[in-house]
Amino acid sequence: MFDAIKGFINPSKNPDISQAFEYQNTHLPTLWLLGKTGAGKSSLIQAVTGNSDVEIGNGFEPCTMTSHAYSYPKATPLLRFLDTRGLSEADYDPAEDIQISAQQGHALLIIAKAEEPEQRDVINALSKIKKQGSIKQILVVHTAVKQLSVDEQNKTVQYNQQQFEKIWGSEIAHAEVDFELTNGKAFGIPALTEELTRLLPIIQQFNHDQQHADTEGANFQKLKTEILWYAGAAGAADAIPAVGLVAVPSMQAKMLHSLANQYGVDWDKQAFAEFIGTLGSGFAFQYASKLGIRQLVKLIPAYGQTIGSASAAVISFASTYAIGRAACKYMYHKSKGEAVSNQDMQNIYKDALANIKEVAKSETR
Ligand SMILES: Nc1nc2c(ncn2[C@@H]2O[C@H](COP(=O)(O)OP(=O)(O)OP(=O)(O)O)[C@@H](O)[C@H]2O)c(=O)[nH]1
Ligand SMILES: [Mg+2]
Repeated sequence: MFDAIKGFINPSKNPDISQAFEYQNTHLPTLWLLGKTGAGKSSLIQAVTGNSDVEIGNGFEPCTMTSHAYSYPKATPLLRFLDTRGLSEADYDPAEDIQISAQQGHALLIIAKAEEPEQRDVINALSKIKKQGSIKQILVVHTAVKQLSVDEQNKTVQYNQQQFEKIWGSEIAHAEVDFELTNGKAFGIPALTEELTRLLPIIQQFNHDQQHADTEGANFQKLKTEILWYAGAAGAADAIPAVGLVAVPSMQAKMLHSLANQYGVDWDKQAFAEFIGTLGSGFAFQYASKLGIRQLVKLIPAYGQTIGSASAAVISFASTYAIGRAACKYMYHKSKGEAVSNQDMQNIYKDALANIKEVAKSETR
């Protein structure tokens, strides 16, 4: 038991967790972008990631024979974009791209410029993808809609939409956007984000609107993708036999070390115990119980009503995220020499758990 706690404080000796990170990196939820050259695929990636200072072209790596992949964020990836390059080749075979997308959460995005009715290559590819059968989630994104009059916009969007639906054999959700900034704003991004979130809930987490965050919240926002990455790895650990059992607390420990480092807070056994203490006696008791270290992720029962029934992977994902969120608050105040009330800590933990529930479920499918 004492060794277990030591292992939690000093995580470097657990060899299993690299497997889980590896698993996670090869099972990222994937947005597969299908569109003619110039349709707005790269522009869409910039809009979704809010990452305009990155020269998108540079982040791509060859993935299959006909596609390039872009993982985001680079260091702690949560999402992968697959950009199909070979679409205009007469013998384009989507088999490999389908396989890459279909092993995990995915959505196929058809990107079409409104003013471009000639969509033969896209339609050919779509027909092959439809036949193969394993791609289920699909969305049409009509781009550059504001370059046309309202009348033309409606007509051209409808025309393209019908071309795609005819091949697909059913109605397809769609979004209309214009990535060109008018008065500093692109058109249709919130609606696009909403559609994408319906397909892949993790997208919501890239919400760049920080207007309402206080300093503590803004600091957390900067670390959020890293926390989600650890949460994803913790969820992935449960998918690997013999890894999940021991790996999840090690990952949480590694995350806490990393966060403490970024807040400039010393992280030792005492700091850890104090942090766990703020989360309440139920939490501390279960952590220290004779049932062993695994109980750390089983702290959920204290807040069982928040998350409802859930798989081990969902619990690992959600609790790792919530611990990360709570730790940020704790460390923020710690670094300023301020105290945080246990009530505030428990509230933020519970809120984080509730907020991440849907993401945890979809990410661990
Ligand atoms: N006005 C307007 N221009 C757009 C829009 N989307 C893309 N563009 C422009 O169209 C050009 C191509 O956009 P990209 O996002 O690079 O297109 P892509 O699909 O990545 O093209 P490839 O990488 O060549 O396949 C750029 O000059 C963009 O600025 C849009 O919604 N509105
Ligand atoms: Mg591009």
